[in-house]
Amino acid sequence: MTRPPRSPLSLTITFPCYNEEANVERVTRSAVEVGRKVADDLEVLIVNDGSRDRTGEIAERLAAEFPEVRVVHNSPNRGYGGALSRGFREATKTWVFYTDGDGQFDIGELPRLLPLLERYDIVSGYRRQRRDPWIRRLNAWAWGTLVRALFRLRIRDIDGAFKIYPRSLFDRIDMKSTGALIDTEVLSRAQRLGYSIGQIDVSHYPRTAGQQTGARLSVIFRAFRELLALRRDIRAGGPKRDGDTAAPVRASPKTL
Ligand SMILES: Nc1nc2c(ncn2[C@@H]2O[C@H](COP(=O)(O)OP(=O)(O)OP(=O)(O)O)[C@@H](O)[C@H]2O)c(=O)[nH]1
Ligand SMILES: [Mg+2]
Repeated sequence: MTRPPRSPLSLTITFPCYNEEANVERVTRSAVEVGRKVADDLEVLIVNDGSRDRTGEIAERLAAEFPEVRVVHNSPNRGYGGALSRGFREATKTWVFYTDGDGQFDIGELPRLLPLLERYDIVSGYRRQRRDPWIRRLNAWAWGTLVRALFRLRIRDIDGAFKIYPRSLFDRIDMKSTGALIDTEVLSRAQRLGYSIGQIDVSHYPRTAGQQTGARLSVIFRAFRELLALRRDIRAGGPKRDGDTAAPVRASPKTL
């Protein structure tokens, strides 16, 4: 299949922030700096997920400083999946890159993903070495094994927050997960529609500021509940949107 050239690039960089007052500025500045280098048409979209600290205020200040930066606020907090899917739906550019708002990934590695868009519809970064406490890594391994088996996903790091999607995908799929299952939901629905997924290793860093919340019991229970619901949904044929065809809609050479 002939792939379109990589330039010019129309790109939204989005990240969810829940009580990330200590991280949102650093991540936004990095997104603007890297985004300006790689994209001709750039949007940086901060999703403030009902933070109770100064995240929203800092994000608004950054939106006033940079013309590319936009902020949307979920009120109240909707959870990781609710925040991520809001960013996906609100993105206005042709490609959507997302990462975490806590700075555990280096947006400087985004350019390494772009060449893979010539061969794949989606590019997914996997953490070379996950820099989280061992219990988190053990949980993640067990969870990943279960999810990969249930949804037949051949993805090394389903929840690695460093992926590029075509924006048009989000008009074609439902996103119901409000919790950690959102990555599995998007990838499995995309795979079902025939999107190909390229993978590349990326770095991961320990959280240096802000509160760790990813291992809360409530987060884990919600993920299991949503896992069963998604499994039922996909088994039942899942909601495909009208006009869907088996193949993804390709980006036009002008807009990639
Ligand atoms: N946990 C959590 N994160 C949210 C929520 N809404 C948005 N986020 C953001 O989602 C990103 C990922 O959440 P993290 O808590 O960093 O999850 P994680 O990296 O798996 O785990 P830790 O960093 O170890 O807590 C961060 O940028 C959060 O600010 C939410 O309701 N809960
Ligand atoms: Mg984190």
